[in-house]
Amino acid sequence: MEIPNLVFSVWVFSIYLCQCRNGVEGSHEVYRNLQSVETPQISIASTENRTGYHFQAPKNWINDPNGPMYYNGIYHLFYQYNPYGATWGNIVWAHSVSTDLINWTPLDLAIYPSKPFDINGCWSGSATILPGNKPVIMYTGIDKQNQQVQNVAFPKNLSDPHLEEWIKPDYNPLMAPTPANGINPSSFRDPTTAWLGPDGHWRVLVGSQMETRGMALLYRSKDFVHWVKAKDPLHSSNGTGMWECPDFYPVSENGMDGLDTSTMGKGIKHVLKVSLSVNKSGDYYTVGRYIHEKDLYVPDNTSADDATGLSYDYGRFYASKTFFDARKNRRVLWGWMNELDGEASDIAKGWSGIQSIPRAVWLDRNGQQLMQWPVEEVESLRGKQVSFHEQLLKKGDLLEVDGITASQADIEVTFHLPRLEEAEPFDPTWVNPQILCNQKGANVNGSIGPFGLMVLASDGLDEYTAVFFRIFKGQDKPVVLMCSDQSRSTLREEVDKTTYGGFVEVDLRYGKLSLRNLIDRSVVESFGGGGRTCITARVYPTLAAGGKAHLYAFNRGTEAVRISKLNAWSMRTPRMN
Ligand code: DQQ
Repeated sequence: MEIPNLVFSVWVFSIYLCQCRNGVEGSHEVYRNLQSVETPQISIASTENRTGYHFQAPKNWINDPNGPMYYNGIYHLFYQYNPYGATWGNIVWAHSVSTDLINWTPLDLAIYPSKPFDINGCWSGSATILPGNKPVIMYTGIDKQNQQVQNVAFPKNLSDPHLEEWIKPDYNPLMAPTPANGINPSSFRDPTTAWLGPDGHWRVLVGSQMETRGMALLYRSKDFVHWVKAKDPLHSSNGTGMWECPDFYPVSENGMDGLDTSTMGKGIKHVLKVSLSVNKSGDYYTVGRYIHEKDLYVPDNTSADDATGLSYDYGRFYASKTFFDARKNRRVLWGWMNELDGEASDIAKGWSGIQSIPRAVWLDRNGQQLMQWPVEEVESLRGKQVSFHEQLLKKGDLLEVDGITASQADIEVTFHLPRLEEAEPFDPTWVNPQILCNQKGANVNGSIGPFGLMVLASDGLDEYTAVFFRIFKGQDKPVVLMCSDQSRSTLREEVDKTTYGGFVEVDLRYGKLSLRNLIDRSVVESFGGGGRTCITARVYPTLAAGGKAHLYAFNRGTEAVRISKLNAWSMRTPRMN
């Protein structure tokens, strides 16, 4: 993974000359003095908080997933990477390949600063498969004036099954900020996968902002070389700030199958996702209609079009990107999960950042939100299993799920609920589920709930992360709150222990509510209501690390709930880079 020496020296020198990023902004803290601090020679793999089956690099900093694609039998994942340290900086595209989305082989760096149009960094972007089965990557380069511009790169050798080497044509950049187009050179980045319109022209979106209005700028091209900016953005929303890593794709109104990004027509809605870092950072999306004759996207008015709306994940999940997996006819989502234990700890451990378990995404039958579920391949890692059936959980009960590796596990549980008449009344002013989860944490007794799982728990419960539900009586239907409470997740003071929450739009007619948890040492990915609401937590247990972790089901509501079934598996470690 070596960048050629000469290129690297020129690049370091140019960064040295700049001293500051001259208005180039991303959503990461920049510790200029730390971004090339060498990783210490410790046994990284042995650190107890390092994940076992999530995607990560052998060492150093990683952030956004880039250009995921399925090509000729191989899955490719590129990602933002700092080859020289465990904090953000020196950003290049690292590259790994897989045949099953679970076992990954690292390759040489795919795209790194080497030309005037990307000499100060190779930032996020996407892959598109052009007619004739030719992949192309479009990415943001930070050019020699520190402006954000959009470039393409092509595989050097299409008969190399790994597509290891990428060539950047000299006609780059394809899109650049100019005084005429009025684009802010530090808010112009992260091109999407392109789609082909019925008129034979390609379209691509680039994230941007004008004052506080976030927007997805639209560009069109006949030949993927000459791109013209459309007069109007595909969509914009006031007060949302910079739209990072936009993603725009069709979803079927009739089932779980994914669609190629250029699919249009009847029975299809579209999803527009943007990553927002103002206020509560996260990946927010709307479901709506793409009016392709006008190249406009109109969100349905069933959810808010800002950071109070629907999110892929109400915990740590950012800069995500989907791709169409033609092998299994599904759309697959990847998201970056950052560390929360501080940059000093990142440097000490020598790594920072992981990617989520890839998730299949599809439109819920109600047409108003997405469903997400870990790709089925993750089940190939399941080892030893324990199960419970028809187990009553009365107020105060704590049921240990013993016999599996509780620090690296997959758990699926279905709860049977008591009569919903007993639920606490829901106050309609409770619009923010995160605040509600903060007020009504795992230790605040209720009537139906809190009940759920305590994961990565220590003997004596000095440390645990509680993922739970609480049910309220709403005006015309029950309200389901899902929380991930990290307040007791570690004894380490410096760790961010924010509690997360989301409402779950689930039909409780049959009195059932499900929860799935992927636990992996320092990450807990939770899927509530069959994948309607997802919450990811990063946690750093000390007493409950590794072999000392326990797993419990609990109920702290006055009403008993029944576990109809619970299956838990130890998870094996795949080949990970
Ligand atoms: N990360 C990249 C940018 C993007 C941001 C830089 C989002 O392209 O906007 O590493 O995390």
